[in-house]
Amino acid sequence: MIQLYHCANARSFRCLWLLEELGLPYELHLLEFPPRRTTPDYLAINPLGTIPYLIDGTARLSESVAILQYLDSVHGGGRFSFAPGEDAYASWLNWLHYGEATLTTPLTVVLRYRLLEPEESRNPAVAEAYERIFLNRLRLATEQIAATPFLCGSRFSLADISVGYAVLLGRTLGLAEQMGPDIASYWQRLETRAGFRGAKARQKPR
Ligand SMILES: N[C@@H](CCC(=O)N[C@@H](CS)C(=O)NCC(=O)O)C(=O)O
Repeated sequence: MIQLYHCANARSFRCLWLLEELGLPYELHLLEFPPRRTTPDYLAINPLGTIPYLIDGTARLSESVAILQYLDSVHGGGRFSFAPGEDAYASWLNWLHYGEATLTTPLTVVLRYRLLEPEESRNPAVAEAYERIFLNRLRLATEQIAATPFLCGSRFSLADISVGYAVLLGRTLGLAEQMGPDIASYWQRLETRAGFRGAKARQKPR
């Protein structure tokens, strides 16, 4: 059985969302954030102490976007991927990694310097600067999403899960209005999906 280590609404949400989209059986280990402090035993499973962490037989993965690619290719028949030779392949691959590397990275700096650091180490100027970097970088996705329902046309794909998570985090940080109306409509298309709702329901403590 696939095992996913997850903290509510952290990057591991991408993996949970895909597991629900694919309807795969899995065991969810819901941890309190940050696991390196709340669950010291977790370091024996993932020495990095980060989430997500996925175990599937002998496979061990700690990168959320790699987990998306792994699950969809190994267990999903590539349902949410584009293959080399398809027109959208290059842009799909780029959006997939843009969601984590270009969009989520600056948001984690905002999260840290606005909310996570102890009061005396917070830094509003750094948080604001990285918020602006995120909003500027989001323009590329905004232009695309104004033209097509999903990032690679009319077909929902892993790229939407990757970028959709950055939008989720941006909204959590209070940036919904600043992301603009095109991202707001895109968000509505994402959050009303059965897979997204299933993931939200599954991460609620029981
Ligand atoms: N690039 C990795 C980043 C993983 C990561 O840094 N996860 C954060 C949560 S979103 C984490 O575990 N932070 C806690 C820590 O570093 O102790 C991914 O996409 O999965």
